[in-house]
Amino acid sequence: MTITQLDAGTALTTSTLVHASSAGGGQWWRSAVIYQVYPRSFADADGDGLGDLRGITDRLGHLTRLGVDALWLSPFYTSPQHDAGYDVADYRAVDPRFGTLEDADALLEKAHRLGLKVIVDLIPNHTSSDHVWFQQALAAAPGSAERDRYVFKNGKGTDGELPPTDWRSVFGGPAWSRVTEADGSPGQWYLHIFDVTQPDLNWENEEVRLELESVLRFWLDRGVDGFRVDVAHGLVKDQSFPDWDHRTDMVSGDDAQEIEGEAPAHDPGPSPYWDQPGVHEIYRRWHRVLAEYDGDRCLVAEAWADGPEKIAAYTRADEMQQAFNFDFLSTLWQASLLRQSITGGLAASDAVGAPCTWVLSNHDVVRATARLGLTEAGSFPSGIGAEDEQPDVALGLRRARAAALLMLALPGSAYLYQGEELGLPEHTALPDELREDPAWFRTNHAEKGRDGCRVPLPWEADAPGFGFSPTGDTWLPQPAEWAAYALDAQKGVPGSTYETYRTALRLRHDFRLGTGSLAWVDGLPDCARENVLAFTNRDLLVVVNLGTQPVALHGEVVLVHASGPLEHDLEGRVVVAQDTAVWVDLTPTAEEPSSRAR
Ligand code: ISL
Repeated sequence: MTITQLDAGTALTTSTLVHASSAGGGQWWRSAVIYQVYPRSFADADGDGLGDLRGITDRLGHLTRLGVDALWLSPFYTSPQHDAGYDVADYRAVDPRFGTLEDADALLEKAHRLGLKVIVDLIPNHTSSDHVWFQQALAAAPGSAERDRYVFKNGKGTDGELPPTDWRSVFGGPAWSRVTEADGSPGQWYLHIFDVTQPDLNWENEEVRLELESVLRFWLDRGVDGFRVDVAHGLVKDQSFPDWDHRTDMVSGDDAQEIEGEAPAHDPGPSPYWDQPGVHEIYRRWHRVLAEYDGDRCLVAEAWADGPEKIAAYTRADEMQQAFNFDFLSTLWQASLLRQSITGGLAASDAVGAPCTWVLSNHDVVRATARLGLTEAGSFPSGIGAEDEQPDVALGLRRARAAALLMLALPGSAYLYQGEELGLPEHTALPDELREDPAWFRTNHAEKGRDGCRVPLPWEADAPGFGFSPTGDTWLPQPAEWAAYALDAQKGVPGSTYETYRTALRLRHDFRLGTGSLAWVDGLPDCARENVLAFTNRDLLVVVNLGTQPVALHGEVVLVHASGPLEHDLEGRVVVAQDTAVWVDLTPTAEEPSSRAR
């Protein structure tokens, strides 16, 4: 077998600096690791099988022990749960399924006491159709102030029987539904870019703007440290309402797979409702709202905009603080593509003075452990079912751990999705009758949807429901083999995924990687250039081997972390196997000053 040789000393003499170390204004969100809690699946205190706020509060110690800086809570507001709470009926109330406002206050209080910041989800693009505003709009006449809070329009055709445009819902099917007027006649149409139960708000209406600003203040007054802004790129619509029959893929922003009976893919031109320039004015106003509060509050954009520059535009100095780098999340598992994405992401965020915000998994995408175990590693299916290609679980986990050590060594902020620290696989064999994702229904079952990444967490290998709830009930079933992934099966076990994340977070903190620098190591031998990522961040050298050939590290190598088992060659050198990442300490010792580049 050929082994690529990498001299950890000399290789560093030539490097390309792509991001200089900077603490910016020193705000916590510039370098924080933020853990996404998906309330219905984190921990259930009351035993009904659905997670709740008390369950989260009880388990906050998990987050401090893991070593994250903050948590982001997916929605827990009053909602009919047609889209797992992303259909909000009351922005200022807690859904009884999740608890009470007092429970939310207690969670915030305990998190702050433990030194954790708390970000909550804000869903400004649409409300639930149960929201009082929408109910009022349905009862009111066309042209009324009540209707003007949403996007109501007359239909086309002789009797208004055709939708105002050909727009298509992200979840499949048309984006317009027709209402019945108070006198029983067929009436106007309202826009819902997502489910029929998620009417889009009209952001041309100042009352809408003021109301959502008031919602921001409501939660800021309760002490939250920031907001994750749902569909941040979608609020403003082109007011000429041109046709655009393109369906956007929910998880990549690209062309959706074709669904039977829906329009074929073609180049649709610019979208009339994604990433309109007008959205930025909204975030400039929100920036000023946050600035009224002391401390460093933060807005993070969920904006599936086209490329790193467009994403970074949401983080200009007077707008939001962070925007998820979805370009990185959607990059295939190939060294050259990842290098390009990382360089591009850092350059774009540096240009606006913002941190790059890295993420590999969330509640909308197939888990990284599964994506990276597919034949096309890192590709994006819209859910995986039993009859689809099954990921190679061991390979996917191995790569996901390497990807985590890659991500957590990058300068900027990083988000972890609950269960990622356990190496949880996607549930790829959920019975169809248990699926809840509206995408499953609206695509006539063409897309499995997102339930497979939303299964309740396993805490204890031997407890009913793996300790998720005291009764053992879980709203989605957990595969039996998840016992091996339970927290208590991994705690204190050297080399477990949990301990690997924990060590990575500790070292990330000790080496101050979040506010560090990034220089690509140029001195790689030709044979490694295609398949090896190597960079330094402050005093850390990171080597990720994505190729089939092992890489042997020469020179003085002070290895501080690895994503998987390592081998040694005959000369005792560390050998980095395929799909493995290592962290090497380059700190010069006092006795032996080093000239290594940093
Ligand atoms: O618009 C997209 C691509 O350009 C989508 O990826 C879209 O941004 C994404 O589906 C939005 O997701 C968020 O809003 C949805 C909700 O179902 C998701 O869970 C949430 O993360 C509707 O509120």
